[in-house]
Amino acid sequence: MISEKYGKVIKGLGGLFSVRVKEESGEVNIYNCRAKGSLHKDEEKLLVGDNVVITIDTETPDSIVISEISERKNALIRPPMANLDYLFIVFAAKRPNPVLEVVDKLIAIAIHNNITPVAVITKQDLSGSLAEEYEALYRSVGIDTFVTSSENGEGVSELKKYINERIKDGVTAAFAGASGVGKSTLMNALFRGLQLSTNEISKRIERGRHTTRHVEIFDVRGNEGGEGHLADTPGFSLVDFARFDFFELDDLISTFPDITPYAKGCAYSDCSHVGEGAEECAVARAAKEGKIRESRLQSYRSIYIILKEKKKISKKT
Ligand SMILES: Nc1nc2c(ncn2[C@@H]2O[C@H](COP(=O)(O)OP(=O)(O)OP(=O)(O)O)[C@@H](O)[C@H]2O)c(=O)[nH]1
Ligand SMILES: [Mg+2]
Ligand SMILES: [Zn+2]
Repeated sequence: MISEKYGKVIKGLGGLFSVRVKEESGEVNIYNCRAKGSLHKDEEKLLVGDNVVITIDTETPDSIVISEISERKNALIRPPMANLDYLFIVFAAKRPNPVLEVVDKLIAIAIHNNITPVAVITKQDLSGSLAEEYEALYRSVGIDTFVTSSENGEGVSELKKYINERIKDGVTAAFAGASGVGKSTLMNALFRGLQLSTNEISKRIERGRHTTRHVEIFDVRGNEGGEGHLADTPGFSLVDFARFDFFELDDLISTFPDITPYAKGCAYSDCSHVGEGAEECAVARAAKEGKIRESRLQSYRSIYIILKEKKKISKKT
């Protein structure tokens, strides 16, 4: 007999996928399977977070295959996941120092893909003042922001409360950010019993590798509602960010909620708002008056240049 079940890909390694299935009894089972032959060409494209149909032949129970992929809400290259609802953008107060342009890129990508971005600052114990500075910066952008330390427990219960309230009933979320910022350590602090492996930064440089090597979704469960899905993901290095989830230049302005209102009020009809000294540009004026943070405008400008270059190239070809 052939039976079909509906589930979610929670891990994928070398063509072998783990699919989480909530059985009719309410019990959760994990099935390890490959993609069906006809899906083979898509095998590479199967992502953690994909909702799939698996087909089980009861005669040969070993041959469980993924036979269908449901339509996606969204899909990212970095982190490589599908159907995200929340993206926790994790960066350290220091060690490593954050690259705000990367943080801002991730925020823009999340917003563009209808994913709620959340800023999570780690290692508050290393510099409380820097942590506060970044907190104020991202609060001013209008993004939910948390300051945490897995070392002294600062902010961990607040973040856990937020996760319990939001990441439930099938909602999917991921921790993403540079390598070594403490994503796995924080997941362990939030959810006792997870025991993800973590590593000192000095050791990882010696060995030249990242600690978390694959995306994996874990069930999280608050006091009420059904399980939510939360993924730990491999940290990226800055070089990785060359391959990026670009979008169209015209969509850029709507991914910067702190700049959008001023752009709308700009007197120039087709202003790009990137001119340094343009007196009449409402964005430049707001920045001068301190209403837009300098680092944010810098990120906007630099993404603008990247997307404009891409547009030029695609027009040529
Ligand atoms: N002082 C301090 N160190 C921390 C904190 N959180 C994590 N660390 C340390 O930072 C290092 C990196 O932590 P990981 O959790 O492995 O970092 P990661 O973001 O998961 O890294 P990748 O898996 O490579 O992406 C470890 O040595 C942790 O002990 C913190 O809040 N304070
Ligand atoms: Mg990790
Ligand atoms: Zn302008």
